[in-house]
Formats: sequence, C-alpha cells, structure tokens
Amino acid sequence: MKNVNELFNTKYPLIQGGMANVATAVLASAVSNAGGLGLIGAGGYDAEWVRTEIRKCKEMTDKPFGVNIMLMSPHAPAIAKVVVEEQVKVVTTGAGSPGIYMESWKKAGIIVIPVVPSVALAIRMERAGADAVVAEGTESGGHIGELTTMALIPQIVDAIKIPVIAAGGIADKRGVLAAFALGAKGVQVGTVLLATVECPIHENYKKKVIDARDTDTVVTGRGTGAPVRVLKNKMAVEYLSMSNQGVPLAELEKLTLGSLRRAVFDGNMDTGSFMAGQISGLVKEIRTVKAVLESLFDGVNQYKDQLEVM
Ligand code: TUI
Repeated sequence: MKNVNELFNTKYPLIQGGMANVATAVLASAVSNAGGLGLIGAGGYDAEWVRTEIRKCKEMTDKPFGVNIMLMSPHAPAIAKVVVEEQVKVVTTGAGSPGIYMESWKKAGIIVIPVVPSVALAIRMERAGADAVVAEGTESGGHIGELTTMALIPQIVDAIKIPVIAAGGIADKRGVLAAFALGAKGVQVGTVLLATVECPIHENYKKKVIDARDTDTVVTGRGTGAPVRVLKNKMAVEYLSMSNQGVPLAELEKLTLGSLRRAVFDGNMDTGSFMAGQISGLVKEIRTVKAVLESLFDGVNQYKDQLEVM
C-alpha cells in the first residue's frame, strides 16, 4: 500500500479540511506550499466560483491541491464536472455518498477520498473505487456523524484495505501519533488551521477559537438529520433552547440561514455559526500554516519504522 504522502505527492500525509466558506484558494495554496494537501472547499458556492478558485490556486502554488465537494449542495453535480474539466488531482467529498460521480472521476484519473462517519459507508466507498477515506469523528467542527475518532478509526481500518485518514480532534503531534497508532495513514485537520495567519476568516472567528475551552462547542440541528458542531454563542444557545421547546424546523432554519457567512465574513459574535471542533481548547495562538504543519509532524519521523506511515 502506498503511503498517503506518496499518493498525494506531498511532504506530509496531511489533508486540510474542506471548510465551507473558509477553504479558499488562499488557504489551500498556503497548506500545499507548506507541505500538506490544501483543499478548496466548494461548500455552498456554485461551479463557476469553484472553477475560479481552482485557477487562482494553480497560480498560487505549483504543489498538488484538491477540492472538497459538499454533497448536500444543489451545485454538487455541476462542481463534479468542473473538477474533471480543470484536471483537479484530488477530490474529497462530505455530507453524503459520492457514488454517482465515482466512475467519471476515476476515468479522469482523479484521486477520490470520501469523508465517512461509519464503517458501512467506508466499505461502500472502497467497493465503489475510492482511493482512500477520511474517517471523521464527531469531535470535528461542522457537519458530523455519531462516532468518536477513537472508536471510528480502528473499526474502519479493520474493515477496508485502502488507506484511512483520521479526522476529528487532531491539533498537535500527540493527535497525529494517536491517529497513526489507531492505524490511520494520514490526518485531516481543520480547526487548528482556522487559527492561522493565512486563514481568510474574520479576526473575531480566530479569536473565538483561541479563547474556546474544552466544553465550548455544542451541536445544533440534531433533529434535522444534519447535526453541526459550533462554538457556543447567543445563536447556538437560542437554537438549542428553541429546539428543546419543540419550535418547528422551519423557524429554526430562519435562525441559521446565512449564519456561517455571518461568522466567516462579518465576525458577528452573536448571530454567526462559528463551526469548529472540540479540539479548539487546545489551540492557543495564531501561527503561520507552515509553523502549524511543522509542529504537527515534529519528531513524528522518529516513529517511522513502528508506524510505517511517512
Ligand atoms: O461535511 C462535513 N462537514 C461539513 S459540511 C458543512 S456545510 C453544512 N452547513 C450546514 C449544514 C450542513 C452542512 C459543514 N461541515 N464533514 C464530512 C462529513 N460527512 N461528516 C459527516 C459526513 C457524512 C454523513 C453522512 C458523510 C456521509 C453520510 O452518509 C450519507 C449516506 O448517503 O450514506
């Protein structure tokens, strides 16, 4: 089995999370230039936005990068075509099963890495031709599954032959080593990259991550089929209280409509959705992307022979 950094042609076996509205060409190129695999997060944007970001990213780095497609987006089918046309090297997917696109992506020579929250989906994706999976624990920010990273990774590792990349709760080298010890061949990180110089989000968002303690995330939307982990604020607390009182979904959705954009672009502390993982409490300063990646893998090579990852 190829190591994940050989599969990507990167220095580190690391993927950046496909964070919607956050993961632009600016962040993706910074991660790729620092030795990881940067991703453009298509999020809710349309196909032409994605095409433009891909072209910008090609200008900003000569290293490999990928695109994350959020499958709940109505633009996903058109974006699935754009990644082929633009000869994107790697595609990751989230919030659904990419089965219907797999054949066209494989034909185009794209490395396909679905994000999965369960063993069943990991097995389905391996059968459908995925090159690797990102197994994402419920510690993660944004849209999440039920299982923790600790429980999910070894179960998926035992169920499939393709490489497993661990996500959820990883923000320093202890997390990286733990993921490798569980059998993962690489890691995906998101939260720790929010607190970087290059991350193109409002300063209030970065400050909120840095100020967060271990217990400061909550999960909204558990009743909607699309639970989302965010940092606690007025909006999240109101949402949970209204949801507990049985307020109908349509009412609740009025509260969350446009809330991620209010966090990312306006830094609105009261009404924004500050998506971030449980590991926010470990993130204490704003660093460059390069410094973050170096610290994640600092000394990890020492364990190369035992872990057979890099
Ligand atoms: O997708 C993510 N994280 C995200 S997407 C996102 S944008 C958004 N905003 C508001 C509401 C919903 C989405 C913010 N964060 N992570 C990957 C991920 N995929 N987590 C969980 C899943 C997942 C869940 C169910 C993947 C597949 C799946 O299976 C469905 C099926 O068809 O079997």
